[in-house]
Amino acid sequence: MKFDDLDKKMRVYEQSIDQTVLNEMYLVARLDGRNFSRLTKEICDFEAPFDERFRDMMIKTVKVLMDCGFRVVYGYTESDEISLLFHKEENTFGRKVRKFNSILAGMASAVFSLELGQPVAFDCRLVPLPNVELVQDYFLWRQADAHRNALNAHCYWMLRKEGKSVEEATKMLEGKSVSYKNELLFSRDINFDKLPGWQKRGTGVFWTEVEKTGYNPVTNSEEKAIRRELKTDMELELGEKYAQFIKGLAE
Ligand SMILES: Nc1nc2c(ncn2[C@@H]2O[C@H](COP(=O)(O)OP(=O)(O)OP(=O)(O)O)[C@@H](O)[C@H]2O)c(=O)[nH]1
Ligand SMILES: [Mg+2]
Repeated sequence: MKFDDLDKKMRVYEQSIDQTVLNEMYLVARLDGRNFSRLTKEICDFEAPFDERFRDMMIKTVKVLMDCGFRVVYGYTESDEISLLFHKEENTFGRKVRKFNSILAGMASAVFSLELGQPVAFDCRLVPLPNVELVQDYFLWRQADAHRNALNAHCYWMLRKEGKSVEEATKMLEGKSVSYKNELLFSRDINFDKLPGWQKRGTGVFWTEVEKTGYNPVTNSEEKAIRRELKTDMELELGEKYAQFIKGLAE
């Protein structure tokens, strides 16, 4: 068979499960570390429930993802996950799902592995959202997840550090309400409300414009220029204020 004929015949199979995200959709990608429970508990010596070194590796990964060729307007991380909100008109790779998923997962895995010094993997999924209200809800949802995880993790690790086994600590928290868990921490002098914002709400990363003074060798003078820089927010707003902040970035 001639190459052209073979090429045409095989392309049909190669492209048979290709998908693209519709142009009118807002687009979010969520990446999640694979087997990070084992990594954080057994393989590495990370502090539990929260470790600033782990947090900073996640933030570094977010920053590289936001500047690796896609137009990402907002990055968010909590626990071992990352959410990226793309520019409304992002059209890189014709919005092909496989390109986004493979490149973002590959890049996140590479950056985090280099930071950690051993190989890890992230998965990636795309979440197309039809309107800005759902984009707001998406980020409120991940923030609520961070809050719930933080409360559970603080209770669990407090009990473990008191000498309870995995089973005992898990059982003691099973089916318990938010107020019970708050009280439990309070009874050991831990005020959940006073814990660092990044643990309860996650961390946001977004672009800002800053004025920089640089030397221009052609004119032999100092010149001011506007540069884009990534800013990290570890004290994110809550509720309606956070929703408005997301809206401002999405539109
Ligand atoms: N010690 C410690 N663990 C952390 C920290 N941040 C996240 N983790 C752990 O990372 C894990 C993330 O949870 P999951 O993504 O649900 O679990 P996973 O093992 O990665 O499972 P898959 O994502 O399905 O592969 C949890 O076990 C968290 O306790 C941290 O700062 N310190
Ligand atoms: Mg994970």
